[in-house]
Amino acid sequence: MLKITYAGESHGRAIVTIISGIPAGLELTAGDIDKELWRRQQGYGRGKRMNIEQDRAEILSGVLDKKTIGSPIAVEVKNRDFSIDNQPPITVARPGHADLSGALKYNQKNIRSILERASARTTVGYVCAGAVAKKLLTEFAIEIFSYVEQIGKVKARVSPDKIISAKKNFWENTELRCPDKIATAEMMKLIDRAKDNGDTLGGTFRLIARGLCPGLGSYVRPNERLDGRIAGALMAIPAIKGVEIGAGFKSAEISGKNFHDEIFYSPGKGFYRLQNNAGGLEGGISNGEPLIIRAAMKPIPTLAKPLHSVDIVTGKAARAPVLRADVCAVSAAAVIAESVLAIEIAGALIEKFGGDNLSDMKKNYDYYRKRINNKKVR
Ligand code: EPS
Repeated sequence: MLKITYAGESHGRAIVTIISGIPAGLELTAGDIDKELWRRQQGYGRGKRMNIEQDRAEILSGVLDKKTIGSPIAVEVKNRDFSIDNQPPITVARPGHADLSGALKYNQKNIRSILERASARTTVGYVCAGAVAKKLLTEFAIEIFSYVEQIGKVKARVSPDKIISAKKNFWENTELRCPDKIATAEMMKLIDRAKDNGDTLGGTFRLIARGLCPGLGSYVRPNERLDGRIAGALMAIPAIKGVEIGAGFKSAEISGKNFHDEIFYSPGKGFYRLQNNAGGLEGGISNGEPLIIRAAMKPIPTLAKPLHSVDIVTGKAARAPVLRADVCAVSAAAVIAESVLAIEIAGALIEKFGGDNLSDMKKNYDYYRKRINNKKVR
């Protein structure tokens, strides 16, 4: 079973991630993780912390001769801004952040005790685990990618179908990781305007996973449903407020006749569909079509022009504290979401095909693919 433990505070010594359940025999270097950490740090609208940090992974355990050995993989990313011990206390809660509920729950007068852990900085850990999961998925030809679809009210004019069939990820190294150039320019202007107004912005992104075999996840027990696991994990990324699978909320508007993806069969192709409103998941199980997911991120709660709030110690009205923060981090959230999706798919893959060592896992996988591919159910 794939199990991940995350530790670390935003301005503590380091972010530490322990990933257990990865099969032995998987090639893995710190460079594989660094690549993904770098992607998380990009995006127009990020704050000044990203100029300080140059996130680098150090693999502390679980790897020998550049291959996993089946034992827990511990990864450390040092915080260059290690300053947790030298900060003045904060007693005014930011609306939209964990500040108030966290202070009440954990009986803390200094909100720093809350915001240090309830910081998007901790998503460094999600990306470390996600990079390892992605490495496993490439062994099974599963590919995950994402793009920014909307910032504020500016929408990219692209359809997921077009992106799925794109030969090259031409948007990867653009300012916002959005495939629409004209929309990107408008989005950047909007971010500039928000910055000038001391405001922040959210948006939406799409996640796509290609190459999944049918049969990951299960309808047998509710917590085995892959759709539920993916949606739950994505909702657990800080600032994510909505997740849709396939047609998502549009499903409510479409009649059954048009919504459901009719099944076809040919000896060459096996089972196939002509549309994908289900987003690659039926009955909580992958159906072999690409996974298509959309998520919405709220605007970041730390505002340069702060909102009305209350001092939790005195009870008096006060303006929320102005702290260093991003204006818009939707492109980073999409990278983090790729990681989270990779973790969930890798978990389901390990459950189905066994996770002691890669060679056994691949044999089990090949047998299964052979059984289901290009054959009618016997
Ligand atoms: C972040 C690090 C944080 C924030 C941001 C994301 O660093 P600092 O608080 O030192 O500026 O910039 O975190 C939040 C938006 C949040 O709500 O905590 C990072 O590494 O991504």
